[in-house]
Amino acid sequence: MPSRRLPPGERDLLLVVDVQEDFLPGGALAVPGGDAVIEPINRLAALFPHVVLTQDWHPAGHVSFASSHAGRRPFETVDLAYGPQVLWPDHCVQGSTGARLSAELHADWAELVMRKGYHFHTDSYSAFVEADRVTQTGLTGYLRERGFEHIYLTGLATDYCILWSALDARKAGFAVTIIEDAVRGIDIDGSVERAWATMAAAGVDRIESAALSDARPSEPYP
Ligand code: VGL
Ligand code: ZN
Repeated sequence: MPSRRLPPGERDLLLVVDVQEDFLPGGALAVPGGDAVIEPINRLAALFPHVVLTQDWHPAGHVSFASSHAGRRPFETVDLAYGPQVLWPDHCVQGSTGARLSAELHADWAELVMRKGYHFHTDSYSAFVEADRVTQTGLTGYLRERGFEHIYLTGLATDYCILWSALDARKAGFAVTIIEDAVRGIDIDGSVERAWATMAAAGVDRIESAALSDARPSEPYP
């Protein structure tokens, strides 16, 4: 048996971040070209034995909404107790249609939908640790208990939830690969380019989806 196997295998996880109506064209916080991630994600989801989704899930009046801060507008930054916070249009409000996962996403076999950003006073771009950088979402423990070692990251947005999730996943000791055609960014003042540089410096790899979907293992996994 060759010692090197092709992914995806039992220790590889496809993590699909925030593919929700509000981040797609026409949504409250639409990511430019955000819908382009869906085709590669669906193609990859069909290959991965294990898929986990995240869902941005804010209470109405959430601290990350510009509408919660008198005189502030979306995309401005304010200082909160835990540090700087970009203010957003109201988005992904719990139970709203905008918070729904895209109906175009075909990953019904996903094993977990990890909601995040539900604490009224704390945002959470990262799927692992909230914006106070202390509060754990529980995903690290879940993934460790399940025995996953390598996280393949897809979804929205490159410069916010993907970036913070990738960095925290590296800190937690996971190998991390971004599927570059399966992510798109919001891009505020060069934030996408900075995100790629920051992720590279943290040891995050990047590949095209075709590198996985065109390369199939010759034998089934044990
Ligand atoms: C996100 C801004 C606010 C994201 C979530 O999914 O990247 N960005 N909430
Ligand atoms: Zn949000």
